[in-house]
Amino acid sequence: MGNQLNWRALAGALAAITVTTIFGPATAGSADYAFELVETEVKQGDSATVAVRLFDKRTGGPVADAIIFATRLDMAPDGMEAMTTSVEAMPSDQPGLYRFKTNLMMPGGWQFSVAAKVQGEPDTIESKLVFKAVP
Ligand SMILES: [Cu+2]
Repeated sequence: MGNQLNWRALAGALAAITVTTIFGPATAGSADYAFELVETEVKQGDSATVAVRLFDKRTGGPVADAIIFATRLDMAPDGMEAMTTSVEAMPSDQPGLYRFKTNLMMPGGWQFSVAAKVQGEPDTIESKLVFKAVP
């Protein structure tokens, strides 16, 4: 019985996601924002730093004080999606610049998935950024 209820809740949640997907792009402005990597090659190692910029595409200006709430770093670009590593947000010294400490234990292609909330913007800003870890 418990399972049945859970499935119903899940179906409801999926329906909600579908609605968001259909109406999201029309109403809003998450597409007005973008992440970009500061560097597309990052030195490999257990105290590597990945830095990204969040900017407003309409003005090109930096977007400060975004709340980064989901991150994932894996080797999907090299066919190793299951190879993930830690991502730890670090303090930033520049508006719109977000830095993360990570352990790049293997050289090659890494994909950084990041999601953020910006003040005044109801939609989530999501991005997948690919860079290369080099020896
Ligand atoms: Cu790997």
